[in-house]
Amino acid sequence: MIDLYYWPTPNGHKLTLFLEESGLPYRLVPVDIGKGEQFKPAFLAISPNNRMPALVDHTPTDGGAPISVFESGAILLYLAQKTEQFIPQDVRASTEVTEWLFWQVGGLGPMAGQNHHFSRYAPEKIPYAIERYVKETNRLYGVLNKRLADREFIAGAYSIADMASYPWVVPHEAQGQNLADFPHLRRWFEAIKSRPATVRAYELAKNFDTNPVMTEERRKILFGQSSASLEPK
Ligand SMILES: N[C@@H](CCC(=O)N[C@@H](CS)C(=O)NCC(=O)O)C(=O)O
Repeated sequence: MIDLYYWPTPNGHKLTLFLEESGLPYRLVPVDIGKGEQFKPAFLAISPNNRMPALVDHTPTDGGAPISVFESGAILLYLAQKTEQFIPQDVRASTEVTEWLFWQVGGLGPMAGQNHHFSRYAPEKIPYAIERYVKETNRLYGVLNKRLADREFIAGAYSIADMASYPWVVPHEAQGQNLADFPHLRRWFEAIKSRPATVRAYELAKNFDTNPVMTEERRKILFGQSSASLEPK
């Protein structure tokens, strides 16, 4: 059994996409990041960066004690290696998957995340910051669009590289992007959207309050963090 510490955000969706595709039995453990549950000592013990997702595998392949993993890219890689699914076994093809996985966790995720922050959540609209991240998201969409011009998925067959990127393209409108400008990306996006496992993964998200009012308290928890936030209350 696998415990997925989860909240229905793009980084959370990456893992429900994998788990729904793979058929591995799993349980969702909600981490309401708007209420500050990411700072609970028990959660920090498995995810010291106070971010979800995190995962605990109670039946690792070596038969030993449970293994915990934090960082969505590391979790995807862990699950792909555990199941030998969604990553090719030969060195050349698997290297392409990891290149694009790291491209997502180091590029598309953080840039689109800042885009969301300055376009949607920042208390003052700062045109320089909004333009910087909308344009950088646009550039990254362009990189992905080019990559997909002559292949169905990012790196061969459907893989953890696609599962990492797809949830960050779902909010394309909020990111100021028009998929009509990226025809190959749009074709890829529609193909993943219609996969039964994707539909199930996004259905699960509906069991959570995905659009809570951004109260002052939530704002402080999410956007007022410093090293002091990690100290026990
Ligand atoms: N690099 C991390 C980023 C995860 C992340 O940013 N998670 C957000 C939700 S999408 C979170 O847990 N936020 C809680 C907080 O900001 O305290 C990963 O890929 O897992």
